[in-house]
Amino acid sequence: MQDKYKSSTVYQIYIKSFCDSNGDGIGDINGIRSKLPYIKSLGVKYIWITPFFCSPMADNGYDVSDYRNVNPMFGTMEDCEKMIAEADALGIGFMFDMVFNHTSDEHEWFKKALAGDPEYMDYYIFRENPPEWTSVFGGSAWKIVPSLGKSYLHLFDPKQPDLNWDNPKVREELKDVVRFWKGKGVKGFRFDVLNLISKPANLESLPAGAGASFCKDGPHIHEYIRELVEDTGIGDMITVGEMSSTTLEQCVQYSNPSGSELSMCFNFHHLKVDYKDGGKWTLMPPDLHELRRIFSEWQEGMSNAGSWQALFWCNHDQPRIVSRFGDEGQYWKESAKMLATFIHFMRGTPYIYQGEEIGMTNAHFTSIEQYKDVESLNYYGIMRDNGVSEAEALKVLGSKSRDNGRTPMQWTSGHNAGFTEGESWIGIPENYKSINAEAEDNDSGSILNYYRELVRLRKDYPIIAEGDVRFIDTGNDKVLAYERRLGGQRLAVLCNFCADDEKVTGVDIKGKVLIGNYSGTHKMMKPYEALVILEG
Ligand code: TEU
Ligand code: CA
Repeated sequence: MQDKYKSSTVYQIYIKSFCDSNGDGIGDINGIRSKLPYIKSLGVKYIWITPFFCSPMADNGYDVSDYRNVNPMFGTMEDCEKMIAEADALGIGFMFDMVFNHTSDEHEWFKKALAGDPEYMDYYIFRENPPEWTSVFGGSAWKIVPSLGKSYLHLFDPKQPDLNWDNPKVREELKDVVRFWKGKGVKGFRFDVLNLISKPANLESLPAGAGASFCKDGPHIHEYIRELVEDTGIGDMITVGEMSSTTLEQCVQYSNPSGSELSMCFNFHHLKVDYKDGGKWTLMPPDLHELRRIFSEWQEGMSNAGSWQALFWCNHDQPRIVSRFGDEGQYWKESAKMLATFIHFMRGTPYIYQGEEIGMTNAHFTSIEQYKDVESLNYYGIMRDNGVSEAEALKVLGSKSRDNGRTPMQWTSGHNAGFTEGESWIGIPENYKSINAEAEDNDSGSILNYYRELVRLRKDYPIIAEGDVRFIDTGNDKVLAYERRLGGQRLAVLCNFCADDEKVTGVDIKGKVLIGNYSGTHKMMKPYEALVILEG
């Protein structure tokens, strides 16, 4: 295992909403360049930037039509090279986002496939009698091409045809893409929905259902990942695979300590504890009991196996965590700090998603016209078709839409939150007047400065980076706690996930308070209190 990222934190940039440098309302590469000093001030070592390659933007860049070129909407190759070099000079490495499960339907490979070229049809998955699978974004996962008499598989949007990884030529093409960006000085990679790439054999004989559920952790998945890593020589770089509905056993292998696969994985089980009966488009308060169960299973299981985890609450696909498991009102600041504490002291590499570090909230859109995300628009239609009222459907989107995490970064209290001088491509929540980076930079008690402290502590205390982890009982379902141990040292992390005072019993620890959001004691936890105590 590569030690260099154990004590590091990663910052995630969703380029379209980060910073617009030219007034067209769309964030861009030069906007990122202008904010590198801000990112440096957080103390992070890596930046994961979401795709900015040529794309018709049906899924905001997760539909790539040319893997080796920059989408003119975001800048030029020269801008990109400068961005990499400038970050490098600050000691920050870029992780680029490789979308290898599918391409855009406007990729030249797919255009050739559609024209009936057998060589390129074999780059994708065409079937005459496909099973009745649904896509992640709603509707069928297959689209018929009448001129070919066959349908192609798209686990996501019809504009995102799935690649056929069983074809060695496809694997070679994708390795070349990795080598290309590695050659540009990129320090790591994030691989989009990587555990969906190996499709099951005898597809046509499979039953109806959710397409992705039949494709996860497929028959050749470990072989394909090992081949990709070995042949591109990225085994000693920081790599993270996004894993859809995976298992602990699989992730132990994906991030095994020999380094033959990846540095770490994203998994999403902890972000489904507010899905009623497993369904995303439902409303339910988080099940804290389940949250604790999942974290203890994964933290302890990965630790026992020596495998490594990516730690996160937020990304561009998730609603804002303070709105979701915290409190947007009276305890906004306390709950944002508590949630951050809970993640940042765990065993793994924490990821901070742009705006999370200032406590940005959900979008609070009030009409369907404000939504831009393909999945949100599809599911709004599906809900309405199923008789859900407009008000109820909007309420569900208000809580679950990916657009909640895609509103522009709130830089200042000025025009358009300092994001753009033009008209933003997506609405900006009114609360930017008080929730913004500039105001928090100058406030020592801010969420922003608390995050800076969390990043620093991980670098300063080996127990945070390397210690063992074990969940502990607090005698109270609302207070989640774990301890870390290294050598003779012990670190206890206690987090109150509710808005009341909560009593803690059975936790015996004496030592110094490393960080917290009140000056309390661990016997009685205040609303959304977080407390970290170091013993020894
Ligand atoms: O997301 C994959 C994924 O399965 C989810 O996070 C998904 O967006 C969510 O479950 C929908 O409810 C990745 C990217 O992060 C996402 O932005 C892309 O849309 C998707 O892959 C397709 O490339
Ligand atoms: Ca722009």
